[in-house]
Amino acid sequence: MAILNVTPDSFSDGGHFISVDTALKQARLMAKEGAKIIDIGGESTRPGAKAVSLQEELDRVIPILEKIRAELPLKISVDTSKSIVMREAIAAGANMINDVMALQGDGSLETVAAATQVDICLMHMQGEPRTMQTNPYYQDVVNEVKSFLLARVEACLKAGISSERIIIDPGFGFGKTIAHNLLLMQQLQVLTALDYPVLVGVSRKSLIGKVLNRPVTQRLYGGIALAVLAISKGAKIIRTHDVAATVDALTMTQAVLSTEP
Ligand code: PT1
Repeated sequence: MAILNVTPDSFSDGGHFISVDTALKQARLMAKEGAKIIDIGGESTRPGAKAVSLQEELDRVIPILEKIRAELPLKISVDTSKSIVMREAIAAGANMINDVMALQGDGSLETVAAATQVDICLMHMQGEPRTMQTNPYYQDVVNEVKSFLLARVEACLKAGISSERIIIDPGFGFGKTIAHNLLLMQQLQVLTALDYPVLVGVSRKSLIGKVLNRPVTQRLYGGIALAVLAISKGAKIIRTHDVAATVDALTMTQAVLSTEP
């Protein structure tokens, strides 16, 4: 899953992909590099990010979605927590909704339930983006994340969303210390053992920066290590800025994992 940020304050690419033209060029490149899904995000959810207005998010996301839909053979995911953005995105041909609030926002559960062909990624977050890194606390991070995700899965099933549409995500960096993030990766099999595909997003995150003492521009090797670990522990989707490198690393990993003895 390739990340296409259409925000001016994106944490790692400085809001480069703001014009439809530039975003489309980036999407073409990511498709050529082997991405299968493109995740379009119009509101940054990194730690400390400010909220954007509904109209602004719609104006950023929908025109780019339409262009990509018309031109590229990619699955399109939209990273949003707003039910109106979800509805417009689905109407414009999105295949997946990626919600860091796990459909807890007003109207989102109903919106996704009504769109029977669209997948949904449910992510765990403690707190909200503006303040989530202030004092993350868990007694047992792995089991608390697992319980939260299973509760959100239950809410989806109850709302009529079929189980084949559901993807789960531990939410690396969302209200978690370095130790919490490392434990979640170390024990990722606890989540991949559940009946739902697991999505992992660690690309360029401060977790890598802190362990390796690297600025955001030098986190690729650390991110590749985490992507390979995640896949070998059973994750199915890796969300990344660095498509070419990640595709090679994961193709190699899969070749080893799928070879018959
Ligand atoms: C993610 C994710 C996401 N991450 C899903 N969607 C972001 N499903 C946006 C840092 O610590 O992991 N899964 N959408 C980006 N969020 C962050 C969080 C970016 C933390 C940076 C950090 O640097």
